[in-house]
Amino acid sequence: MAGNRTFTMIKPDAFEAGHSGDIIKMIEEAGFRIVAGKVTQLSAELAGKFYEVHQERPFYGELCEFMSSGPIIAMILEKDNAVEDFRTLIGATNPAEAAEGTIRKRFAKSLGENAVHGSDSDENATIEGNFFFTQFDEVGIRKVAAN
Ligand code: DAT
Ligand code: MG
Repeated sequence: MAGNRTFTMIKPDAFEAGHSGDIIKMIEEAGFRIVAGKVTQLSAELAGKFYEVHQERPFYGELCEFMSSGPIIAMILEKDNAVEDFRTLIGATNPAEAAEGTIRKRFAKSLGENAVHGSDSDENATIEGNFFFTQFDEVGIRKVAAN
């Protein structure tokens, strides 16, 4: 069964350009609810750890440098079928190939500086969410709904 959470970052290019508000608006209008979020900045070392699956790729150094170059907004998002639906909302990795109406089509500058991150599996959504947040940072969604 598909999970109901994913993890995202508004990357330094989009944050710096002042697109965070528009991106969050697109995320909310697509039916995602933000259950944890913060503005932070990764060190190169932490960016390297987050993206360690890519460490053998030629762009790894550039990626870590970029991801630690400025503030980001990290968020855990909730929605049915969250991982897949969020990947659809953000569009292809390369904005030149991203579909119309996607976040990357609208805001990404290039393949390397592509505005947003989205987890690629339920397992990675959990790992990535836990990289940035503890349970104390997350909205108690059921409790709020019950009140
Ligand atoms: P995605 O972010 O769509 O999941 P990915 O996991 O394959 O893409 O790569 C992680 C990030 O690395 C991606 O958002 C941008 C950067 N990247 C990927 N391929 C690249 C390439 N060929 N050249 C430069 N940067 C690249
Ligand atoms: Mg990826």
